[in-house]
Amino acid sequence: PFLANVVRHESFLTGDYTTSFIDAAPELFEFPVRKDRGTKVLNYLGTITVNGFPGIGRQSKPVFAVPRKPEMDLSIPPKSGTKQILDERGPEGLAKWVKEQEEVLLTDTTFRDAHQSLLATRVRTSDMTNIAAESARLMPDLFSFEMWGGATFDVSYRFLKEDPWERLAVLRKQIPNVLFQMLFRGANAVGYKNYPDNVIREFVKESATAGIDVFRIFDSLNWIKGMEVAIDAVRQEGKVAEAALCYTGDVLDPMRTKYTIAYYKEMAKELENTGAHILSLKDMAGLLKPEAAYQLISELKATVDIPIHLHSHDTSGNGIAMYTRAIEAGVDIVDTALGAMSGLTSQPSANSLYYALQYGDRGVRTDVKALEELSFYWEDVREYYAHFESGMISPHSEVYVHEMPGGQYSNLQQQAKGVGLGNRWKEVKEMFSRVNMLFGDIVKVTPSSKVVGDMALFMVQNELDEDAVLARGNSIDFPESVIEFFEGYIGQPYGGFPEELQKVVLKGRKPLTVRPGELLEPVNFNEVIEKLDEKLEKPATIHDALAYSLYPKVFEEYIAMYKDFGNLSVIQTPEFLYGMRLGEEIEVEIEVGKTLIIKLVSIGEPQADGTRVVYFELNGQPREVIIQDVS
Ligand code: 3PY
Ligand code: ZN
Repeated sequence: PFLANVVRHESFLTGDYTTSFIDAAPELFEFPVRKDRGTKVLNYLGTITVNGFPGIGRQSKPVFAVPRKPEMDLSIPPKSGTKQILDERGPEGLAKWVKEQEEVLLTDTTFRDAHQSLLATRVRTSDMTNIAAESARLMPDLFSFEMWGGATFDVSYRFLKEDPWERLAVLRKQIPNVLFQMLFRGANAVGYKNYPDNVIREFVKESATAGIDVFRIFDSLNWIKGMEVAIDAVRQEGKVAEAALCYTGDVLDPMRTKYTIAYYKEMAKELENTGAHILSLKDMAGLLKPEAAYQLISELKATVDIPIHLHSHDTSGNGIAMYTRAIEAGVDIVDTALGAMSGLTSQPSANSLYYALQYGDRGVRTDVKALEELSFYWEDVREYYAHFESGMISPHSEVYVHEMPGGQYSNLQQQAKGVGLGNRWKEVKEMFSRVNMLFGDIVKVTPSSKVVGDMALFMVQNELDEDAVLARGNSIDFPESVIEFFEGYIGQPYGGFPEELQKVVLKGRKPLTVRPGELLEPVNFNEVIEKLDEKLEKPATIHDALAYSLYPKVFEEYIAMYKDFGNLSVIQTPEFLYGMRLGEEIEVEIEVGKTLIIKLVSIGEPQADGTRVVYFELNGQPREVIIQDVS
């Protein structure tokens, strides 16, 4: 089976969603013959029980508490909310409504950025759908749920082996009253490189149809050209185009003269003119300090007529102080997470923000008791994913120096360990900020942040400093992402590329100065669907075709896993990550009304060929599966 192949593979690396290891190892796709659904589930459970889950390894399964859920009558429909306002009044009407609200509104990021930043994006759909109906009823006053986009799309297929479109569809049914928001990387969609324009348009169209209402669109270099196609596509769907200014540096630092308040004001005006319904100030690393927030938001409020939505990360520990000042300056919406999923590299806590502003001039529109109840659920669910925690246990004010985005910190740390630089992590962080300056002080967010990270690792590993890179660059093989960046394949940085370094990296090749999407051949989705029909056991959909167009290898690998193990999203997280204990009995609902009762009876001794027989009872009948022991 696939997992067995992965964990057995000699170059197995874990934890990093940007790893290309699986792409480079086709032998991982050699699988045994097809089986019925029950056997597929047993195969998966047997594999994980014997070999452990990639990135966790073989562990004795912890005893988890049943997550605490608020008790409520779910037959009473949820109160209508922002979703109905959008549906009735359109995006302009919604924007007007937002501006009229006196209290500050919240976006809850628990379903997306919070776990992307704290738990390597690993939270599975079943843990969301298990609390969705309650969330709809207990947080009807939210501006939106951010529940898709960024890394969640890729990681769903790559590591969780589940369909992100299904997550969207199921949550949409359970939460009919609040807007759904996604993070969209402009011309990079939800991937790491530029895609043809028709992929961007098709992705937006299908996401809008499937239930996304608000698209937060950014460009990883703040290059507005890289955002235009997406903004236009969202407007065409009648959905909300929320265009982002990515915040970097420090607008109040007299030594940092590149990204000033004037720079952001000009960009904000341009985005408004390009058709943004809402302006987002996207502080992806948590660099915006309280006083800077006050001044910047005040100036932006005076510059644009559209509402302003602030996104930040609490890495420094200053998140609530910063939001408080931004709210005084009139920001309309802020991003928060439920208490148990907040803080550190995640968003500031909604619960804490409520209390910080209680009895003041401008409060938060929310029911704090409801937030506390939902938070208990997440406190319990977070335990499942303990192995994916970053290890950061206290605020890191050094983020103001290295400027690494919330989601990148643990990833780059893993990457550093992977190339043997685990004990030189401090140097890597320092190098990250030096590379930023070498590159001309750029915006750092996926995918530009990955370029800076790759170069920092490369320089530390090869004992290079800035002078050596320039002097000896002609004989240096730079990382692929660095070459693509200087070729213009992720767009144009503000102020242009540093010319001397660009020449050294490109070694005579000519860089692009136009949008890569204009030059890339459009994808023929009908052809892709036909091709996938052959690979899948069921007719391929446009959703499959889009996923394949974004990441062909990852999607093929997902199909192979699906054939081998079936729909893994039906397995609950404790079993998905840890398998089963001897004698344990579990229920797996493979479809509505069809439940398998599975008991693990015993595990045989290893055979000469390295396999073990795993003995189960399936609905009371003895069943056995043969698993290759690679532990
Ligand atoms: C992403 O692109 O995934 C981000 O969260 C950027 O902040
Ligand atoms: Zn973020």
